[in-house]
Amino acid sequence: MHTQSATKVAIVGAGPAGLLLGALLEQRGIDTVIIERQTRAHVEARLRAGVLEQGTQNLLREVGAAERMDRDGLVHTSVELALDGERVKIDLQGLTGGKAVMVYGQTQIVQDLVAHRLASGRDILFEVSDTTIDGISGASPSVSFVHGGVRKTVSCDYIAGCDGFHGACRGAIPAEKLTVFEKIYPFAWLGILAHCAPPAEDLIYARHERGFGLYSMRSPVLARHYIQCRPDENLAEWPDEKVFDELELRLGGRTTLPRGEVIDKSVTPMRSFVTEPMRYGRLFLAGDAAHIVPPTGAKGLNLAAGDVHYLSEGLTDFYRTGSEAGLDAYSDRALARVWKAQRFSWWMTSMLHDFGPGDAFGNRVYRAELDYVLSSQPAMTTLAENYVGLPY
Ligand code: FAS
Ligand code: PHB
Repeated sequence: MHTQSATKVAIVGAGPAGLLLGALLEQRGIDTVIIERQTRAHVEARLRAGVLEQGTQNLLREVGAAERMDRDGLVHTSVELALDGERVKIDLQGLTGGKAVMVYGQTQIVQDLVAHRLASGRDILFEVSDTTIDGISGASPSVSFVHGGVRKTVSCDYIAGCDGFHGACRGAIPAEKLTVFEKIYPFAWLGILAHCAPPAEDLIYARHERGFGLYSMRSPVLARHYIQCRPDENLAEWPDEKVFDELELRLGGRTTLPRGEVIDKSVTPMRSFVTEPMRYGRLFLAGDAAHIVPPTGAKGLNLAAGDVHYLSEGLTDFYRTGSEAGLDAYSDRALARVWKAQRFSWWMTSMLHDFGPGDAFGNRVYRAELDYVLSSQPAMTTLAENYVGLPY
């Protein structure tokens, strides 16, 4: 059996990019279909980002999916950086004329956006398989997939590839039309999510001779910690207590971390990745489908939000006025902001991580860079204005 249907914008992927784009377009009366490979439970349980720029917060408020975020989110007006145990507070609010970030999990954002879409009477087709993208170089693109055992084809005006780094959309673009930029880092992050209260209010990014450590949180009773590890790290060698002990050492050994039940432990690889352009014909790429940043700068989720801000503006202009100017400008506008976030994420990653014995000179230079930043107000201002998020 094969069914046919039509929509204005077919969105592939129900992560933050796809869900937020769907909410923005539906709010403006633009019909969308969202298809998702995983189950709803899987999508809503994914542990990912934790720090929201002002722009991301405002987009969630704009679509009416920010009630729980504004109730439970933790506003952070400062962040700490530590060099060999010496912690320095970066006054984000003071250095940026009043801006701040919010700590609120991507897990919760996805749950809120799913609930918002379903409550508005719109559907999300979960558990699709065999997604294929057709006709993107012509005027009648379509997405076909199997859902509930039935092959379905959705014809549309435009396709938004919001299907992440391992999705199908980027691969639908002829390889000769794409330029890929990639940098793989020689380390990864071992992360834990634990039921325990944070001992300090600020996030703490620490450079130590033993390696990088990040002290973060999700709520007053849920801590999120990371330590630099090998990309092929064996989690079996990291019992919970050892992770807490190691982070304490990397924070300088003077902060006692409360311990609690660890409910998630995983290794996240580190890469910088950009696809240019972020458009091919009737297909637009947004979020991780187009770019990946090392999470040191807390930019991955926020870049996805910025992309869909630009894309929703271009699509809205097209449907309201017929102008394609915003769509034609999308890739360049998005990439200008993507590359600034790539630079910041690379810079934070380089300053804070140990690149191993193979780069002794680089390690000294990056350590000196961090030492300089922590002693210079102009340098801290640069860090602060990038961390809170550059304007759209
Ligand atoms: P996503 O990958 O979130 O969503 C894509 C969706 O498309 C998924 O639900 C997927 O199932 C679906 N999909 C894929 N192929 C499909 C197909 N063929 N058909 C239909 N659906 C398909 N960022 C930070 O800022 N801080 C962090 O600490 C951080 N930690 C991370 C840890 C991990 C392990 C990973 C992988 C990423 C992390 N990120 C972090 C980055 C992350 O937050 C992304 O930037 C964010 O998820 C981007 O959102 P999307 O672009 O929507 O992509
Ligand atoms: C997180 O809490 O998951 C987090 C916070 C800041 C980062 C990366 C991850 O830079």
